Amino acid sequence: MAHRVDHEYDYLLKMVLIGDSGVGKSNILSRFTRNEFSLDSKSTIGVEFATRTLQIAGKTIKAQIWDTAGQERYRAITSAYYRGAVGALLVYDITKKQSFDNVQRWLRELRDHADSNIVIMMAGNKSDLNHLRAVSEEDAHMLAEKEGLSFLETSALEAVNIEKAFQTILTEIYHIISKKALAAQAAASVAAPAPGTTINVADSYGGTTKSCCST
Ligand SMILES: Nc1nc2c(ncn2[C@@H]2O[C@H](COP(=O)(O)OP(=O)(O)O)[C@@H](O)[C@H]2O)c(=O)[nH]1
Ligand SMILES: [Mg+2]
Repeated sequence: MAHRVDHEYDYLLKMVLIGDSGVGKSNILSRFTRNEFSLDSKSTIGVEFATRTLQIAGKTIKAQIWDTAGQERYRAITSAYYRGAVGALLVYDITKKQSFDNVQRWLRELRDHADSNIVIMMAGNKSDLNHLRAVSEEDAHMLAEKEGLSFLETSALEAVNIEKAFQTILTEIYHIISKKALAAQAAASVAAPAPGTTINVADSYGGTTKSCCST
């Protein structure tokens, strides 16, 4: 079987997971990157980020997805966490109204710390617990529309819409990047970013930067 070495990718995209403690961020990440789920609620330890490489529009995209180490409980996420991120998955728990009410607070946090062009998807997680639902899908849709976010209900437990959530954000980011690269080419006849380059959507000229990844 042919296989690619890990560093062979066209784009490395940093994404962050945010949302209240206990909404399922770490399990969404482990479901997406390792197809694993854990029932115990021990708070996240260790990993700063996990990666998964996937194909989008014929390009090899390496998604580097950062998870908090539980510091969201103390509202103490540092700006290093957001630095260089081109996408965010903002998670709430459909059985916890408070976690949905806090979406606004997380959006403010993104506005204050992340790049203004960051692509945001809101995920209402734990859709398998429909009998305990405290947030209607309709209310969530309304908020998403008002704030200009994509929205999906997900279940890390049942592996529902996890793949789709990341695919949607990464595709949206990829389209922004490729449009900027085209515009830059047209305007300055410069080449598109070289394969393997870390991309920052904030770049007004769509060029390359070495942001990303170190804390
Ligand atoms: N029923 C259900 N439980 C979930 C789901 N995702 C996470 N959990 C549980 O919710 C708790 C908190 O999950 P965790 O991933 O640690 O949340 P985090 O604090 O946001 O990282 C754990 O007990 C998980 O097993 C889900 O989709 N459905
Ligand atoms: Mg966690």
